[in-house]
Amino acid sequence: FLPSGHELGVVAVGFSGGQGKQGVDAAPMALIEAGLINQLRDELEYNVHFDGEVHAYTDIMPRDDPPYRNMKRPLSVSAVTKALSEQVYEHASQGRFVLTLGGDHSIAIGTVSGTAKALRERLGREMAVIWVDAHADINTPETSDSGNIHGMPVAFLTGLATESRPEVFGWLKDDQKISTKKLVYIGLRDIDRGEKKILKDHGIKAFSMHDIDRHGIGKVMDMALGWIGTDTPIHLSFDVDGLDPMWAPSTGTPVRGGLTLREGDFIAECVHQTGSLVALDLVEVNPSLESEGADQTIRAGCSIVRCALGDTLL
Ligand code: 4U7
Ligand code: MN
Ligand code: MN
Ligand code: MN
Repeated sequence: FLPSGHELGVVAVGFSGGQGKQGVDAAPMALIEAGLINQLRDELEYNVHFDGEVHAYTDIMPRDDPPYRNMKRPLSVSAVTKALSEQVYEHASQGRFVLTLGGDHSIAIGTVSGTAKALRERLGREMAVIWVDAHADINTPETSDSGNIHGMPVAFLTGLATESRPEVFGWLKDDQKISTKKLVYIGLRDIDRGEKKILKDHGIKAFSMHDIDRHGIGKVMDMALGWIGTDTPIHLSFDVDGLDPMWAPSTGTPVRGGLTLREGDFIAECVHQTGSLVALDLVEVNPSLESEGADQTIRAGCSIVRCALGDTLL
């Protein structure tokens, strides 16, 4: 049920409206200028389908976008993720692996909904999501302190947060959502109180940095992939702040005590080796923050993408 051969769809999303800091919209261009897409084409021999554009979606973003249910810029984030969902769906339904370069993590509302729907249709299978992040991003509008939607995508994708207004994520239908049982976190270390309760109440599988310290990343990956099981398509959503700020300082919400560069690459390598990976998001790279560290953050991001797409050390 794999994406056929080496067909790769790339979507570049220059969107920052899921949080308050400018600059995360410049990440796709920085990653591309660092040679990422050329490497995937020339070294990993993918047949790349890319429209050559960093989408900013300015034409569909409303001028006036006041908070609603505690969410900041709800109309913009909803409109952008809906458009993105259709782009990702288009690639995935043609059997392509889908790589999305963000952008802040709110864009996962678009990417995961797009692949979940396409994979359901193509294979009749429910998709799993591996969420690598310092944060759980599972706040509902009501549990969120910040009101930033990049801290809420998992709540919308699992149906824990719902909204009937189509212009505020009401467009998300059941066939675009995922089960809380098919969600696995890796790298968590900064979870809000309300999120902890959600994780507990729904029995969501989560491997925190404590688990990685205790068992090592090898065992944690065995457990994470064992939970998902074989023959289940996997969408990997990788927030670069899952890495320790030592390796990825240029990101909006850095948290110390994170994954090493090698642990990040190892996660991506292991998920690739399952043969079940259908999509990858790389999000929250912000080259304008800690700009002395922008280069290493971009290099770390490129490395994770290459590993997830099959680059090997030997
Ligand atoms: B990211 C936070 F309060 N939980 O909801 C929130 F700590 O995509 C952070 O993982 C969210 O970078 C971080 O605002 C979102 C906060
Ligand atoms: Mn994060
Ligand atoms: Mn995140
Ligand atoms: Mn391979």
